[in-house]
Amino acid sequence: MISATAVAGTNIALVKYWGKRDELLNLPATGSLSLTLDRLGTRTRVAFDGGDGAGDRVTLDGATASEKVAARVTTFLDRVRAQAGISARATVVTDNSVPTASGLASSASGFAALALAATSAAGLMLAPTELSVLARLGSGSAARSIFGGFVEMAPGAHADGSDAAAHPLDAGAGWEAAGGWNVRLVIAITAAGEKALGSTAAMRRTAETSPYYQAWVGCVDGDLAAARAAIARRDLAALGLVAERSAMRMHASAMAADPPILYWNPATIAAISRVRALRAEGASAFFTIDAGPHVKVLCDAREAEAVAAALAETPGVLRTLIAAAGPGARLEETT
Ligand code: 2P0
Repeated sequence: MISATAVAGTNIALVKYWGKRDELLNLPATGSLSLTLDRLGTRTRVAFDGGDGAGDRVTLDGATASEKVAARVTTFLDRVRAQAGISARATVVTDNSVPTASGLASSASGFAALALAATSAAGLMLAPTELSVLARLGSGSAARSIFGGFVEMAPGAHADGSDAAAHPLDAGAGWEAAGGWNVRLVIAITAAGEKALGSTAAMRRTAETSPYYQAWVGCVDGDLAAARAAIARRDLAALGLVAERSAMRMHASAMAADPPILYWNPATIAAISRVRALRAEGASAFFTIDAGPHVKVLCDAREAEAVAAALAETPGVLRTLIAAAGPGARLEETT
């Protein structure tokens, strides 16, 4: 019996993914671009040891996983089992290095770590691009966490999704190049607990009912080109402005859905205002917001402490975290 443990960092999109061209294969309608983080992530151990006798045994943060989470893990493991030609049920032990009940627990690092641990434990040796394709089937954003630093996700053109995978930008220099650039993401947590509406359902509703969805899709390629160019010339301000407008356009498309989707709370808006005020005072700080109320601020490493302090005293902000660029998914041990 082989077990494998993998670690993956979560990632924050600077050009957002919002909408699918195929929900069954989890194929994104557009590309996206993100930064993989060092601090927040997932460690997952998988052993195809028979599980609990009847099915897979899934433990999340020290407790038996909910039925919903366990079912999603089993569906994912079924693909790995089919690919490896094995049938054994598994024991999966997974821990998120995310503050409990912060509402930041991410499927991105979770499915990236699960993809690497499960394929290794099953004896499959997948190339990083193949791992990215597999992780995408678990969660669209997980495809990006296979790689470190700045990462771009390609929507792909094939019907089977074989070319819908992520790749690292700056591949020649390695993910450390993003670290060497010394950017940070300051995360302002503005609510406890889980978000009200999951991303998958919210994307579906936006695509089906928002009159702004096609306009959103039409903007992404231009934003991707601008973000790529900004990264290539190490232009934080240009990258930050792309990130802000991509996030606002994504949320605008969701707000125009029927019924409308609004992830923000008063502290979200207060934090946005604070970032704009910091910038007016000369700081290099730019916000982005995902499918929840938290605000993530891209900034220069030298300004991260000051940005975090300003956000911490913003009304409604519960706490702040500072993360740097991190590596892609990696194995810790195989026994
Ligand atoms: C992103 N988000 O690019 C976007 C921006 C949230 C807002 O990817 O349905 O959990 O599992 O593919 O990856 C969150 O959606 O969705 C996400 P599924 P996922 O980071």
